[in-house]
Amino acid sequence: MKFIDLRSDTVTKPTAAMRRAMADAEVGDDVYGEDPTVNRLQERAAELFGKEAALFVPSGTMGNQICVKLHTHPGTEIIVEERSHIFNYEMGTAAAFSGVTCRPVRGEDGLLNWDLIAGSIHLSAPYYVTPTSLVALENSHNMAGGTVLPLSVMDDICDRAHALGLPTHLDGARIFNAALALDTTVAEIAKPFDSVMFCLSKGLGAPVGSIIVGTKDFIKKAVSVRKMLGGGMRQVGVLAAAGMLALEDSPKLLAEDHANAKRLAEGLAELRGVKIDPERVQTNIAIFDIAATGMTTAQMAAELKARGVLANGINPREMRMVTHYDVNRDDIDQTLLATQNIIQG
Ligand code: TLP
Repeated sequence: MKFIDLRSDTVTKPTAAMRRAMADAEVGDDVYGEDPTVNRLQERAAELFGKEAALFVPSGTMGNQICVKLHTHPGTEIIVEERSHIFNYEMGTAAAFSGVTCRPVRGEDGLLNWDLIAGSIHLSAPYYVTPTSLVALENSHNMAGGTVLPLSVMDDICDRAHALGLPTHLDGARIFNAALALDTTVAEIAKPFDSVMFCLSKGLGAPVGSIIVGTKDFIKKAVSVRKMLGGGMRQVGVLAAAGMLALEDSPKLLAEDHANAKRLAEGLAELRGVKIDPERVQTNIAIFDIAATGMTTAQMAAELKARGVLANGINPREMRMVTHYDVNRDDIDQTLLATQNIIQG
């Protein structure tokens, strides 16, 4: 059975062009900085993001955690959104590796602003309060439904954090989706942040890899932290070659994923017992509440699977469906039909 796989945009398979580029990649030992394909990818990423330097890392999680480590010191805390990836899905690595705790702040639809953050920031007084060492945002916000923080809000948060001497990091795993939704460039989004992590392996379709960008000095230190985590890779140009195509070619394809997610949300909104506001679906992620159908998300996922559709619950009430280039309009229509059949019996 061929499944329509909406569990995540991480499930995309490398394109034929990526596989060819991987086979032909010129490689060297990247721990010596001698892999020409990796070096080209990093230079191009830095240029596209308007930053001094970039570093190829094996995963988004490692990229985020390298940045957390470099911006903070043990015994401090970082401001994150309550549903953020750093807080919920990185296995407590901020605590285990960097010795910091997370201060979760709830944003409406995952969207933070300075007023929401301000009360949670602690500087040095009184001395017994855990001091803040970093503000980390996520754009687009995965578990809030792919929502997008406007440029003005990111600029404001970063300016005010910087004025207090706090660095800022962006988990931009899906920054190209955010840029499309905001009708801007990734460089504009990245501008106010001290570091940005973005993923090649999600909607952009590369099989493996993420990149962090920042100043030359920051990236130089990041190379050492990556090595501490076992992320020093050798002839990794075979992966960077696919990453290069992801970076150059894939962003143009994202509009279709956004249109498909919108269509999916519109169809879901019409089903009895399903709660979703299609207006809030801005990128490639649709999160919908099925509690009123009387089903749990585990039941819904099992029923969908029996009908050839893969999707996960993110909690007992809410399902997540993520569009990507291996899913087309027909797949969306079939998914809607399957969901309708499950609910309406
Ligand atoms: N997200 C995955 C799961 O881990 C939830 C997914 O299926 O969406 N930041 C954000 C915003 C992410 O969504 C993810 C992965 C990461 C970081 C981590 O990337 P990887 O999986 O490469 O470590």
